[in-house]
Amino acid sequence: MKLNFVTTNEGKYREVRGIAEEYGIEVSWLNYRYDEFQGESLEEVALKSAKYLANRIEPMFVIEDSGLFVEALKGFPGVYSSYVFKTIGNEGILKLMEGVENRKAKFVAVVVFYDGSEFHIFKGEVEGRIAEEIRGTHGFGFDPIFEYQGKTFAEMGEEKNKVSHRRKAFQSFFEWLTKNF
Ligand code: ITT
Ligand code: NA
Repeated sequence: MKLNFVTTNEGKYREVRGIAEEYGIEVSWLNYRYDEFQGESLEEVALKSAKYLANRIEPMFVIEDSGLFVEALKGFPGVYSSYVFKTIGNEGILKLMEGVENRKAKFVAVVVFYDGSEFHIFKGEVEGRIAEEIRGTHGFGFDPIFEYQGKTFAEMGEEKNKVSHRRKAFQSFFEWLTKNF
């Protein structure tokens, strides 16, 4: 089976391609740029994007919206993760966390699949902490500051793709997809 994944983020695409292979699903990368929608939750943002795309590209397709939620920052950057990464970046998050003892954080991924008539939503989360400094060279985005069981995602390399928010969200999606399509 072949599936179109709409994203501008090559890092997301690489990870999803790896997970999909395990299910015998071939993922095609559709690098289609559109304005990011605003919303109170990742689900709301992802659903708005999927509905917008449904009028513009051929079904079937899948998109994913994700974000980093830092407990001590009341969930920031959350739905603003993309913008925050492009502006203040990892250094900026570390600066906001200077002297902050509670370093708990989570990554969340929301997947929306459009089958031509309906939208299907899947979600995955992983808990970790904000590191004290940037560490590691693998991955993308906030990976160098997100620590999971002692290592940052950027230090974990391939291992990240076994435990991440993206893994969890796409695993439930692919399990559902192989049963239903
Ligand atoms: P698309 O919307 O085109 O898919 P994007 O990079 O703008 O790509 P999002 O809108 O979902 O993606 O924004 C999520 C932000 O969180 C973005 O800056 C990512 O780099 C970051 N992020 C998401 N998943 C991540 C992960 O697994 N590791 C590190 N950073 C991640
Ligand atoms: Na997005």
